[in-house]
Amino acid sequence: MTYVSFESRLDGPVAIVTLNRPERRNALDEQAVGEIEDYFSRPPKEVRAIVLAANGSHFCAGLDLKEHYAKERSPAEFMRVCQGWHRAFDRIQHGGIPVVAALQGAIVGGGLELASAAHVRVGDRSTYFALPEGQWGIFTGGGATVRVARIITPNRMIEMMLTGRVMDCEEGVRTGLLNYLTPAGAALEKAVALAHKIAGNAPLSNYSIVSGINKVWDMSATDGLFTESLLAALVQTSPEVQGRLRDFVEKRTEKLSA
Ligand code: 1HE
Repeated sequence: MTYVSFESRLDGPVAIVTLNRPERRNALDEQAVGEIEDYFSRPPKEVRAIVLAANGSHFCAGLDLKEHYAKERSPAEFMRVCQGWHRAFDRIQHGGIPVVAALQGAIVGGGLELASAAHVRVGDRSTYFALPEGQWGIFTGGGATVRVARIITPNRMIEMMLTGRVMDCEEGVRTGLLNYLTPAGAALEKAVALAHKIAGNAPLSNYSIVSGINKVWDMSATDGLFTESLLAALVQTSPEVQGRLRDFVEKRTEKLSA
């Protein structure tokens, strides 16, 4: 399928998906969300990690407010729109392939909902975050009440939404929205390097890490521990493990160091 909302290319085992509507600050219209769902449901077979980036000086300005204004949607229509966003971003979070977001500029409203579906977020110094829905009389609908609240805590999300204030990149690091902070213009390079490192892990380990941990978070402790043991039983006994552990036993691996 040919996509109009983003470009995609392969860099070995890493796919780089780049939002490409900078003239609208990469705001997400219905077509963009549908294309994201389609791509992340069926990434190329050889892909082991994905970088999600954006052209222009802003990663994503959230819901396409012009489309929303023009369409004058009914409650039922907008509920379907939200469920489309949930499906698309669930494909990112639970598709089994690690996704590293490379961020710059505005990560606002639905842009933050998109970024929070990624597993690792790298931002440069221009990066900032906001949930300005209140000023438009609207509410988050793309998963923020679950994904953003889990990262920054519900209390911080409530305060950001009530005041509409901007959270800068330093606070983004402190609150967990950014895993890495780079100099201006360097987020993509760092994200691609991380994605290549991640792509070297065993695929089944990565699948369990990106999907299992968030799924267990939804469960009771008893169910979570049982699920963890099932996942570990599957992953720990996969054929790849013997080869990787032989390297350790025969002292061919690099030691961890701080
Ligand atoms: C847009 C959008 C958009 C820009 N939908 N067209 N999101 C917001 O509240 C963000 C609203 N946007 C902004 O605050 C600013 O545009 C930015 C800070 C992101 C960027 O500022 P700047 O000065 O670089 O660009 P600009 O001049 O404001 O915008 C450039 C163009 O992009 C302009 O169109 P033009 O035809 O006049 O050139 C803008 O109208 C257009 N544009 N943002 C549509 N969001 C599932 S629910 C999710 C809830 C939400 O996401 S609420 C939306 C939150």
